[in-house]
Amino acid sequence: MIPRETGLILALDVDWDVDKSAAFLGGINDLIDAVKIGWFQLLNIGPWGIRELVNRVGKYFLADLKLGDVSHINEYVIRRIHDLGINGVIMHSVAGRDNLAGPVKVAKGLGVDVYLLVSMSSGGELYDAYLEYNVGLGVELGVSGFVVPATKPNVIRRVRSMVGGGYQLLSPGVGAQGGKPGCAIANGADFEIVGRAILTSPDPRRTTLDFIDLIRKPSC
Ligand code: FNU
Repeated sequence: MIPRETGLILALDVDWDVDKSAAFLGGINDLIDAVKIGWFQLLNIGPWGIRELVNRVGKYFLADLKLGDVSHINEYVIRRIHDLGINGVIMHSVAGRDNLAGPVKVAKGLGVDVYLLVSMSSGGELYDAYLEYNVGLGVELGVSGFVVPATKPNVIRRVRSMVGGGYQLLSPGVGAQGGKPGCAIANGADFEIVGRAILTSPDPRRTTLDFIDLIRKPSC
């Protein structure tokens, strides 16, 4: 589970090197609960760069790979990201039970949290048509939580009402995609994920503090 203090997760979608990324994170490290990384880092600094970043920053790292392959490939990826020091991974629920069950078990054995994507901040109409099934599957498999879009507050409420309090709901789509800061949490999310609104700010620390202020008094 992601340790919760501020409720804010940074989506570090940048093509910076390790030094620049570590320096940026150093400026807001005390304000965020986790760093979400993904294809940007894999394709720019590579796995060893990610490992160095993880070691230097000392924060919860969530790999947003939206894993959705067959079981043995998913398991391999989870083992390798665990080797890099990553704490959690996002998986596509549409991969289905047979491709998720084994990897979730492997992740649990390694202490890697699995967050299941059950609705997308844009598009994802097939996801929304099968929301109940995918959430039920995640509960059955014992994932740590779900990714639910800040742009669809009704979906967040629905998922929260289905799963109760034992699961963490992570909500992307805040800021650049139109989700109002604090609104996802007001509707039942635990964390709001913010990328470009902070990354492109002329004063990232000030902007992060502004987001936290709004998250602390959640409303829509
Ligand atoms: P920002 N993200 C998303 N929508 O945006 N993981 C989803 O439905 C989803 C995600 C991620 O818009 C996206 O990959 F499941 O700049 C990006 O890293 O704030 C981040 O959330 C949003 O970035």
